[in-house]
Amino acid sequence: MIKDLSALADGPVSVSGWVDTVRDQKKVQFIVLRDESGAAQLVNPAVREPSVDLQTGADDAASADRFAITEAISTLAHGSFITVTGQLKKDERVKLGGLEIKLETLDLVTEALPETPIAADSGLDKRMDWRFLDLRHPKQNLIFRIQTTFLHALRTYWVDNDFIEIQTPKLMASASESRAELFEVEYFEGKAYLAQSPQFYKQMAQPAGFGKVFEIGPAFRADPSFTSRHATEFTSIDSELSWIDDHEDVMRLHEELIVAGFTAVKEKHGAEIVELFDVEVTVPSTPFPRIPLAEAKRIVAERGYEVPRADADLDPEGERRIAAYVAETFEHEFVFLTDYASSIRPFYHMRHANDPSLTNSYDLLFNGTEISTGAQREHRVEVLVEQAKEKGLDPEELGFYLDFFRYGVPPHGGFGMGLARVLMLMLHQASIREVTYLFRGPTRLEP
Ligand code: AMO
Repeated sequence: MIKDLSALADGPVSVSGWVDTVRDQKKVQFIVLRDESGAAQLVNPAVREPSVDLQTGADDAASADRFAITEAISTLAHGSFITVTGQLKKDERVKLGGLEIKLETLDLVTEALPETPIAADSGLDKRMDWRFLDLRHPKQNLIFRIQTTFLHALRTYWVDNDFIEIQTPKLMASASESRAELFEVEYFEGKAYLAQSPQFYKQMAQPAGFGKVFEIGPAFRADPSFTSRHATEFTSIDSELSWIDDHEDVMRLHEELIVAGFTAVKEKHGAEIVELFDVEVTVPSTPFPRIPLAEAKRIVAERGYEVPRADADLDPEGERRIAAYVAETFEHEFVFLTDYASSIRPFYHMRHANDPSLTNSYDLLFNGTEISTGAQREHRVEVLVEQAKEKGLDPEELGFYLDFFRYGVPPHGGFGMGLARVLMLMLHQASIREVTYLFRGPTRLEP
């Protein structure tokens, strides 16, 4: 890889990558060669005509080779993959990490078409059309290295703390979140639905005696909106644990995971993130601020913004206002909004013992956008059935789920968190499309 060249002494090297730019000057040609690890400058003293030995009339072999390389470079298209050999000379004056190679051979492995379909100023939609080319950009590459580090840190935390990894099915017979956002698929003689969340199955692990589980997997929502934070398919980070007292235990787990992920990202990529995104990643302090939703609404109202529907969640503007308050008051980018009204929470959320209009639940906001929902679950089956009916759900349809609670189950809770939202907000990006390998939305099923 190109980055390994920095550790080598000056001398002969061989390296492969794609052609980023070519500067074809009369006497000298420069290529910026890139791979996923970095870039180097290739130099070729141009020979525009092969010189001939005047006595024998034969081509001078060296000059003929140089002539052939010169010709090849003159027609080399941006994006072509090449393998070269040459003499490495580290020179601090050269940009791109001071790596310069004087070319000896050039092998054109695969040629790119002369016109590249996207340019630096192409719009997001066009870039999405040509995502594989868009991803060659060092910024894009860094996003996915950050994602790898973040998920690895979460996984390490879970494994170190005796959580079990599960893979739950993505084909289901019923909805787990809302009927409105459900993808229906033909399933032999009948129909199936794409899982909106691993909710029911991560809960199943509790009566199964697993104690603590996690899953990183796809979730599907037939959400027709075109906002910057919604996809029809997204990666959901889920965890669930037994023997909690209430949602406070879930929030503690949640913030420890965030700290583990952000610490790893900052340690490994902090400098590159500043360089390429001009963003300083902050590892949040714990505990994160916690504000009951009703109080959050009061706070934003006092600051001149009335959330349009009194019985609803904060709207995006309300979220921004509460984030501003949290930043000023606690110097924090995260806030847990807690104790949501049961009227706006799913049937499976545990309600307050002394006030069933409220739930033991929370949303986690990061820089003013929801990244996560978590809750203690109702584990008493008779209460669960009543709550389902109250929400207009048919207990018959939920039969398999309700059975989980009929043979002994510990108190439990957990959360689901959208991976792309975390990355978007961490890197100050305008849309989850920027940080999703291949985005899926109402009008995008390709590439
Ligand atoms: P919820 O529906 O709030 O909760 O989803 C949890 C988190 O998943 C992400 N998310 C999305 N990301 C991109 N596009 C979407 N359409 C989308 N929908 C949701 C968000 C959101 O905060 N079962 C519960 C979680 C739980 O209680 O454990 C659930 O799915 O980041």
